[in-house]
Amino acid sequence: MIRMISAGESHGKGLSVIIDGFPAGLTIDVDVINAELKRRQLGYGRGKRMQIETDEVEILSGVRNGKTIGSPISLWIKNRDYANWQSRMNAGKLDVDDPVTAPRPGHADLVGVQKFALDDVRNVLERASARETAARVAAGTILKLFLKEFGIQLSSQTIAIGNIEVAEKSRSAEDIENSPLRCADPEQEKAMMKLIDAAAEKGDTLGGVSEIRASGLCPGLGTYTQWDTRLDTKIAAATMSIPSVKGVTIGDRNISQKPGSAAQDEIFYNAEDGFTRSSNHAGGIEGGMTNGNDVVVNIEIKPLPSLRSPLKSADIRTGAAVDAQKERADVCVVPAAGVVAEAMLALTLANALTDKFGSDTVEDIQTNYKQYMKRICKTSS
Ligand code: EPS
Repeated sequence: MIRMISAGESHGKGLSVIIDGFPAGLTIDVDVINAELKRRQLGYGRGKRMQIETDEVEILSGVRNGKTIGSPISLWIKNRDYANWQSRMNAGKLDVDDPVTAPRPGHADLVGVQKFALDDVRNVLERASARETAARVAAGTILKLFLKEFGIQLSSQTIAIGNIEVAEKSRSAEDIENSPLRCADPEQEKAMMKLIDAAAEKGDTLGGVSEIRASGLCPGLGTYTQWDTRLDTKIAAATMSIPSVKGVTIGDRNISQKPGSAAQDEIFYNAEDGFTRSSNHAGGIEGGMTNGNDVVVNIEIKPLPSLRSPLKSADIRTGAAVDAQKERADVCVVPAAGVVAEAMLALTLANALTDKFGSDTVEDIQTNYKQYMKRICKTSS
């Protein structure tokens, strides 16, 4: 099993992440990881922090002479902002003692201090911060590079910001990538940006929806045989783990409103392409397995709970009515959440692939993969 585990606080020294159980023999290009880190930092509605951080990864272990060697891979991303927080965030005795005592509604703040018997909300918010998702994207890039060896590509795009939805997807993949909100509809994007400006003016935040897509998959990843081995179970868990994600759908978002006859993907066969479908309502998953179509996941992202115009709260030490802690914050992170979800989907798919085809070396996995593809290209008659 490929596992990913991270450590690090938002204003601490930096973030580290370990990928364990990763196959040997994959070429790793650090520039590709840094480009993905950059993608996560972009998007209209990001806050000032993104002007301080230019995330760059350092590979500490598990890669030698440009290739993975089967050992745990560890990565390090420095927090540039630590320079401004050293006196409050270092591991020794702190020079500055200014505890945060006003928990923000909707964040981990209050329950975190109750759970761990803490008297400073900063001990919670530093780790609960979405800064941690930079570590996931760095690790996720290595998983994406692995999937690419099998022709599997991942992408994401913004589908909605607040109550404004994409109406017409007219941009090319490249233009989506280069647009301010990574959105396929230039007209609706303008309206979305206006909405973000209005929220920023009021000290408020906005959520939205991002679509994540994986193409080039073979049929048969995951299995229907147990609840916890279904691929949709795993995709939902992995993407739901992203801070602020409150809902996950696979396939059509409005499928519950359709009659059964319009919600399935009819099956055809021709000698050249084998089995095909004329639609993809299922989002590439049937019975908890990939069916060979694009896997399409939509994530619903709630508006961020760090507000410049604070909500009502109660002091954790005295119970007195106070305004919630004001943290410098982003107004909208929907495009960034899409990049993070690509990383989480990549981890899930890389695990499904190695579960089926082995996990020691890229070459062995490829041999098993080719053999399987040869078999399923034949009809069962
Ligand atoms: C975050 C608040 C902001 C974000 C941060 C997540 O940080 P700060 O309070 O330091 O300005 O910018 O996100 C990142 C640093 C990042 O890399 O995504 C929060 O409250 O979760």
